[in-house]
Amino acid sequence: MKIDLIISADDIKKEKVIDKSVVVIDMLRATSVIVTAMNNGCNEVIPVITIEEALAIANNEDKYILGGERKALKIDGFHCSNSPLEYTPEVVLEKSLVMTTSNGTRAIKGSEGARNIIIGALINAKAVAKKLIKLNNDVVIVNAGTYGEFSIDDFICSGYIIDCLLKKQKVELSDIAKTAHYIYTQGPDLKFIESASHFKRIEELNLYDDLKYCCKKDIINIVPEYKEGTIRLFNNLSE
Ligand code: 3SL
Ligand code: MG
Repeated sequence: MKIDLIISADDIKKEKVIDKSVVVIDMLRATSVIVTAMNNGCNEVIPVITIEEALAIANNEDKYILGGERKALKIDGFHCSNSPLEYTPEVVLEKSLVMTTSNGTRAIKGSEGARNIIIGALINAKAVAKKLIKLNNDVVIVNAGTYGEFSIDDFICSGYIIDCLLKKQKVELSDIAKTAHYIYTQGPDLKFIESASHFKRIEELNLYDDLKYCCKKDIINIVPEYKEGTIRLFNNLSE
């Protein structure tokens, strides 16, 4: 199994992801939201690029909730911001979440053409590694990054997923995947994530609980998967 890594949504090249198992990571905070919402009983997540698309799908129907952000802030008229802590069972149970974010949903849509597109974050990292072993295909870890730039948080999260994989089986790492793993091993307590510019942006908004939550490892044991426009739990991972 080969593992490669792409550093931002703007750097995805079709030929790199085609037929691969892609893991999309936007640990701050889009993929942490998706994993949390699905774990709390949300039926499905529909990622879209624009606010207009999101509003058109939801069309004021009760079964939909609208979530996401622009510049890390709640979008006018939406039910939830991009804080994973808002996606409680009371809010998401049996609902469809229509979501648009600056980087995360772009990274998911940009990975179309891959054989599988799974949703990863620190909170479900071990489960993601298990799923990749089961899929037994070459892997590309797509970091959402921040506004087209490299983002330390997603890179370290990738390093941790690679670490989980290496503990289970032999894998062949590209230079960048090796570097993500190396950086992770230099501070497995995740301290270096605090240097990420996006971490600081969330801090400026006083969203400390979000940061604390998104930086927890392996608190959730599910792996949502994106297929044909929708993210669902196609089969539960726990086995
Ligand atoms: O870019 C994204 O997709 C978001 O996760 C960014 S934020 O953390 O909500 O600002
Ligand atoms: Mg991010």
